Amino acid sequence: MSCRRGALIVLEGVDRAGKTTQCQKLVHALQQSGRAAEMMRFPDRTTKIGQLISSYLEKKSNLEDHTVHLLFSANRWEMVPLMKQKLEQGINLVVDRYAFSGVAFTSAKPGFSLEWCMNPDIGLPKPDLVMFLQLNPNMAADRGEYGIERYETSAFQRTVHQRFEELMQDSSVNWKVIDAARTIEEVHKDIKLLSECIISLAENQPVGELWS
Ligand code: ADP
Ligand code: 2DT
Repeated sequence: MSCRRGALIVLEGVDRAGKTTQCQKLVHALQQSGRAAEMMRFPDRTTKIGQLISSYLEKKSNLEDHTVHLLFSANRWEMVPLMKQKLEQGINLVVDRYAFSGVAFTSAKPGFSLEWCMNPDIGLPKPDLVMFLQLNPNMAADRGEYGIERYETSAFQRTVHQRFEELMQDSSVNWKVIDAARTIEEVHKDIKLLSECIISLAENQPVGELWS
């Protein structure tokens, strides 16, 4: 007995690059074409761990930097059984941020190496495809003001962007850079095409382990 598994597709990028917009459009398009698809996002603020993270991001509480990094990772690990179950059922998962955001944001803080930040996420289900929505800070600024949550400052976001660039040097991950400065429809067209290709490629392969 073998059922074609779903693909694990991740969208990453700086704030306002269009990740959420594109995840929603991709799920809709895949469903319209008769494929099972669901969206997930990290942090998942609905769990107990997610609520601790949410309160930290909203600056309602303070957490020590290593501690919050490990909570973000734990928030992914707690979803792993569900993710694996869905992938095995043939559901394609479209994920808004993943371990790459985890590493890019914490390592943008002083004193955190990429290596230390990657460690707790080693062995997570490996995305079949990670699309990085590339947008320069000026264009991101044109899409609205920064919010009031933690990390939402242009200086911090610039450092985050540099960390993403370093992570994208890792050829063990299937990175694709998408020019996010175009219209929503143009960006969507590329994302849909790349996703359809990877869904066909992934369906007969086991899910990999990230960074291991
Ligand atoms: P992210 O999830 O990366 O922070 P969003 O999808 O929430 O980004 O989009 C941020 C804002 O930019 C929203 O107001 C959205 O409508 C707008 N937006 C998204 N994609 C584009 C695009 N390609 N061109 C112009 N505006 C966009
Ligand atoms: P949004 O919910 O608006 O995407 O913002 N972050 C995210 C981390 O610091 N570590 C992580 O592991 C993840 C997934 C990015 C969430 C904010 O939390 C940051 C922005």
